[in-house]
Amino acid sequence: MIKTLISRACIIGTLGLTAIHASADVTIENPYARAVPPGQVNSASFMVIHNTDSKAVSLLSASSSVAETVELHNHINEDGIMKMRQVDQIKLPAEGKVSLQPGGYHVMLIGLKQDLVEGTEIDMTLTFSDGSNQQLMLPVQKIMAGMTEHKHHH
Ligand SMILES: [Cu+2]
Repeated sequence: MIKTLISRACIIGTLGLTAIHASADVTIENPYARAVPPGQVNSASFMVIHNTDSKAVSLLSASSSVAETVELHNHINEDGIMKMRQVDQIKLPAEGKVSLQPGGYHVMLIGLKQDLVEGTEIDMTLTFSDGSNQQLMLPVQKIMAGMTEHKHHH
């Protein structure tokens, strides 16, 4: 009797896991968006993306209701000057993680439709190369001065 109950529980557990595997095995840790003074038109958001799958996957795009345009960016050091560049994708190695952080990869929010006020949250949808999407909410946080410099070079 007890054995039967355990095996049934296992079957249900396995089915549950199978359903989760239908989408990318990607989890988002510590997402946040940078608070900006009223009137500022651009901001950026950051997070740690974990890929627990045995296959590599890429973050291809992002969108949010608070910005006209959302782009994936990286910072590169060019002749000692940190410059921001749009990237086609952010590769997530198999069973690895990528940190989006000030001075590196970030999700750029361009043409803000509302002020990003500390303590509020914004929505975001991430789209991955396997066709899966992930929706998340990002708390808006102040980021230390000195790490906020964010210049566009085209
Ligand atoms: Cu940027």
